[in-house]
Amino acid sequence: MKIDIVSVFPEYFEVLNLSLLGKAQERGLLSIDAHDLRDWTHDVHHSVDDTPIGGGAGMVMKPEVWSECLDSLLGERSLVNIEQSDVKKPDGEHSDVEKPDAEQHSAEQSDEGYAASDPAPGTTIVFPNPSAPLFTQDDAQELSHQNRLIFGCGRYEGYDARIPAYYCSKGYDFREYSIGDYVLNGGEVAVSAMVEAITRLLPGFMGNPDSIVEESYTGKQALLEYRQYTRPAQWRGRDVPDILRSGDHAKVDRFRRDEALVRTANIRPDLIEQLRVEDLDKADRKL
Ligand code: 6GU
Repeated sequence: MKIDIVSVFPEYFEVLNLSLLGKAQERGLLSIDAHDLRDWTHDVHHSVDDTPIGGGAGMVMKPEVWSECLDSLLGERSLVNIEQSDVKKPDGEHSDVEKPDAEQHSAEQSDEGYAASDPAPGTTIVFPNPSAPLFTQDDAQELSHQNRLIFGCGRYEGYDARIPAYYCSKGYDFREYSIGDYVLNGGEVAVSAMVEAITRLLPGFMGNPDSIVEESYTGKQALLEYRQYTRPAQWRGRDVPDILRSGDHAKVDRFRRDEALVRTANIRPDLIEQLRVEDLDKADRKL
């Protein structure tokens, strides 16, 4: 997978070279390149924003700077194909190519402006936007199957609305996501979160692939996880629950499942509502 991130603060993404993500890059599982949006400006001030048409506070990111940037990144297609052929795909699942999904922006008449090269299959453009649909584990899962992701970080009061509309009209899979119901100063933190959520799902990323399956929000049932304990069995007057030390695996499984259900009902009742009756077992229904 090749990931490009564009921001006016590209240094922000140096953290992505640390830890598991850094190791995955060294192993050639993925590459992440952060770019400075100002590299695509032509004026002496390298300006990327302008006042909002219609009035209002703040500044809006200009469409021409973003289109120059995105067109040049999208033009690097041959390079992506070469890189992809180096990475072996351990399971057939990840070689699937998703069709562009222009749900958020319907196709519009084309304008006579410069068009980037034809939409590359397996490429998705993502712009964080606090006014967009929430980014979920399902989205992370879906995007982990792509071979190229281009993230564009907005700053200030956002970016010109014609940017997503244009790329969707050209057949690109252009998506906008929020990462939660709170306001950040810019898209950088949101992109870091999305990149981490997506890349850890790549085959071979995790040392132990089982650790992905059991976690919250994955698998067919999205429950919060049960609580975990380690040694010592007694600590500051608090005991680890006896069942967990009983060695009876069926009882341990039931205990953990009950706890996951109760915690989810208390903390995230919205997730309980999404459960399907057929996902519950007999013992669940007694709760
Ligand atoms: Cl994607 N951007 C910003 N600026 N704030 C946010 C967000 C995104 N998601 C939640 N808050």
